[in-house]
Amino acid sequence: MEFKYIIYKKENDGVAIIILNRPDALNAFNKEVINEVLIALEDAEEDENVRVVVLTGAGEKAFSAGADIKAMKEMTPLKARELSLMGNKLCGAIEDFGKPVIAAINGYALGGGLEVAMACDLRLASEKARMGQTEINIGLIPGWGGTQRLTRLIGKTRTKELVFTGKMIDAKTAEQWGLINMVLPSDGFMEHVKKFAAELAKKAPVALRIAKSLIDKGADVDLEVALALEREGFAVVASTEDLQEGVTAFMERRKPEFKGR
Ligand code: CO8
Repeated sequence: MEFKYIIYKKENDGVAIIILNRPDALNAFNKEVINEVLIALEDAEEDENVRVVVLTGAGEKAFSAGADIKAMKEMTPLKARELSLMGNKLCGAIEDFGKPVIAAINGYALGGGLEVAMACDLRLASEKARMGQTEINIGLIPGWGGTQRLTRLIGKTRTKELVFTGKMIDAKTAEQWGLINMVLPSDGFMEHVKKFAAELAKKAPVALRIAKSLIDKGADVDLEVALALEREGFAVVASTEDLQEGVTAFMERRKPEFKGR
């Protein structure tokens, strides 16, 4: 598969890596970048050897500095709506993806860059990372779910602080606010991320897929419905060969080998 704006590679430990590859524009998203990420995700979904996807940015400086600002000059409302839909499509595809997606935030994650990272299941950030919903600084608001996903992750108080002021926060603060899972050393950052991802890739795939779906979909319905969904999901996971493997491995005091069945 030939890509121009991303690098897509599969490691041999169940981890696929998608690298946003426009370092000269701090990996800003345009239509082509989004389309290529969508194609890579489709491939990773179908490949049963891929168990976890890592999304990161090329170069030392940025995960992504957001939507391409240069494409916004004299943007019509209809064009803006189209851009917003494109970002929503990408974020939706990440959330609906049947395997864990990790955002490896290696530098700036701003505007749409942070919004895409927020659609990922887990966020690991380098100690040099800086994050913000900086749209207000160019007279805009978040348009790829930032006002909504950020609120769900860190609450209204901090969301308003970030969206109203357009300031950037460092990785330590983001961790304290619950925006990211953990801060990792910037030296050898991707090696640390890959190690984490490879461990996750050893977990039972069906259990991961159903847990992801229940956590995401359950958060927006009432508790009674969410618990009913969980019961049904629990029953499906209980029917897998992987559960039998997990229980047998426990009794035999060995590490389980899950097959995703
Ligand atoms: N889009 C396009 N190009 C960008 C972007 C961007 N978002 N960010 C940086 N670049 C380019 C710069 O123009 C520059 O290119 P060139 O050398 O050709 O001029 C190159 O990347 C390097 O950037 P800087 O020289 O600015 O690097 P600095 O180290 O001085 O600064 C910053 C780094 C602080 C990250 C700075 O580049 C910056 O503030 N960037 C903008 C960040 C931002 O505001 N992002 C939000 C964009 S809006 C958005 O994402 C909305 C999403 C929803 C859209 C919905 C549809 C309407």
